[in-house]
Amino acid sequence: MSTLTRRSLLVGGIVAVGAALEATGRRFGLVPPDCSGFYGPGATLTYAAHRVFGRNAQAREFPRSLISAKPFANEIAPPTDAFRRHQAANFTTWRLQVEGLVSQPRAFSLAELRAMDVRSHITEIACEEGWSYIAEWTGTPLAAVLQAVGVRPEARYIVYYSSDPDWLESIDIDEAMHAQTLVTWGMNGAELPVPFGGPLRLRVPRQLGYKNVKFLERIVVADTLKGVGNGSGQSAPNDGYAWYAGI
Ligand SMILES: Nc1nc2c(c(=O)[nH]1)N[C@H]1C(S)=C(S)[C@@H](COP(=O)(O)O)O[C@H]1N2
Ligand SMILES: [Mo]
Repeated sequence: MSTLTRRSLLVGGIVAVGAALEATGRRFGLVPPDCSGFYGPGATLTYAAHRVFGRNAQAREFPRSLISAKPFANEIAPPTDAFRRHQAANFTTWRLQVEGLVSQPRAFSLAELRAMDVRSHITEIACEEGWSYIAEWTGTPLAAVLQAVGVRPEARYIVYYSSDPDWLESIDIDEAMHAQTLVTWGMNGAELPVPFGGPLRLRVPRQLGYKNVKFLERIVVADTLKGVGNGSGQSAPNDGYAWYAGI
């Protein structure tokens, strides 16, 4: 057998094994939506390992004494006119719209959310660019919100939008249903301040900072990310951010 044929057989074999692995992975929900491209194999390995071995892993929680005295708010886009109007009304007009693959789409006011399950955790938020801080976050578990609208069985992702028109993100249903994933309206015992994403922020403590979208306004339950944020399910892929940001 010539070297050339052997090599092409070998390459063919690797491609075939890769394709079989990918098919199996897809079947068991182990392939992230950004599995192709240069970083694809790495992203897939991380995602699959976290989903197989760490589905219920908890983000580390800290004692109260370690809450950062001076948390640093990342720079954000200037608020829109619509945002300013909500702010002038003390956010009584703010609604979280939940729709998509649900039995009953619904808009929640802050008062309605606060009247549901309440949970707090003291966790770290870490920006991919290197800084982080620890705070106490209080909110309504996203699982409770999703339960209230009835998630359909074919759902695989939730896509969530900021009122800041440039920000959207998505996570899988596992991450959405995780007990520490909170529709957050409180921080360090007070209302969530606007620079930190008030009145509402999705706090996903098992994921890097950029998954923690501020000024949360809309959640769409979906079975695919095709067509969402140019197919990446994110607004920030151009900055080189991976879809799965598990830490
Ligand atoms: N709406 C909105 N959400 C956002 C951002 C943003 O610019 N706009 N920045 C993200 C990034 S990159 C990080 S690291 C965290 C920063 O959170 P912090 O401001 O509380 O430090 O918020 C994330 N959520
Ligand atoms: Mo970030």
